[in-house]
Amino acid sequence: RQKVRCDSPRALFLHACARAMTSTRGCVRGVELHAHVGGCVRPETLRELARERGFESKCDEVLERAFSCAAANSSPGETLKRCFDVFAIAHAACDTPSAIRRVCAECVEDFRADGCAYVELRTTPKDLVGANGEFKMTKRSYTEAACAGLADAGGLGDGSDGRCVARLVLSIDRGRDDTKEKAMETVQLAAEFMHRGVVGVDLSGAPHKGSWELYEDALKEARQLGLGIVLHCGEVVDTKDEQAKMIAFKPERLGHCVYTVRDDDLYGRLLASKIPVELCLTSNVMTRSCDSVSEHHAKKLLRDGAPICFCTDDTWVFNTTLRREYAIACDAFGLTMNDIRDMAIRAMNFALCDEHVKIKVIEQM
Ligand code: 6MZ
Repeated sequence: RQKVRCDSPRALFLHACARAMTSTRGCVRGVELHAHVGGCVRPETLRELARERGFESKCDEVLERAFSCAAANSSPGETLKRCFDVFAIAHAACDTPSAIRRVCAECVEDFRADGCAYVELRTTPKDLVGANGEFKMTKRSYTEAACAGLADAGGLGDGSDGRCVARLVLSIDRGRDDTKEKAMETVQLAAEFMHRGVVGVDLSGAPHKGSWELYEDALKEARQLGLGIVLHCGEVVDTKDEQAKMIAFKPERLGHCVYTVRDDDLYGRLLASKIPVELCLTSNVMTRSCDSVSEHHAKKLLRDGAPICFCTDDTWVFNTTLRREYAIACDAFGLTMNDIRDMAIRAMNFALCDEHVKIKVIEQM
């Protein structure tokens, strides 16, 4: 985190690139397809919510601890695991429907301010029980609040007014949703809230938890109900069997695919499937899934003409923005602003929203 924050010449250079990216002369409208609400909370909002709940000082401490283990050369898997401790802070701060509504609205505003034409946010509906055993929040009230947040930010338009369009994907969390029933409840809520901006279902969370078999039925049901499917795939080593099943399932998109690209057999299947891959450069480097951006698997995917899009994953946790990710990609892979614009337009074709919305947004872009 410190490395990303510091005022080194490289950090300043990236900042300048990112600024140029959306300057009036070189305007590139971004398309964000992989951003978790809980990882994109505004730091000042998080601090305010944490203060109200009496644990403000913990925010920085948890972030520092999570990423200091990367500096201490712990294994990549360990760094990724620590990352999930960081999300626990956001979950503790966003423990009411009104907090969820606020952070969802702010996420849309922030991506809009970052130059996005379209943002597909994802979040996990959660049941939360209060100290007296009563429900503080249910998956249903969570989903309602998230949809209301998108509406508050004016994100539910169809793109014809030129404003940033926002849609929601409901995540099944591999840690939290540990039964078939819990996964199915999320799918049913997603279907019920399609008229309020929900367009799909995601499988995410700590990748060493749960199993493909636990979620497959719920994901099949989601597809049956007309929802798009996006899956986190190949974030950790030794999950070859699961990754092969995910590719065979033919989701609308796959996220990360770090170890998928490293395995010749899986990589062949991925390329043949033509499934678009969401790539999160800073996230993968900070969680030590990749040693550096220049060694990121984006390079191989670009070389082979695979369908990809650059995304942020978690702007708060990894201290990044979509503009910044685009600037990093230009710097690391020799892409031009025109390449990025073309890629963003192509990414819009991978979005889960209705076709007429895609057309309107692409017109704007
Ligand atoms: C897998 C991730 C993730 O749902 O509370 N999440 N899952 N891999 C990642 N790579 C770093 N980054 C975030 O947002 C936070 C949740 O998103 C998932 C985790 O389940 C995390 O708890 P919501 O809005």
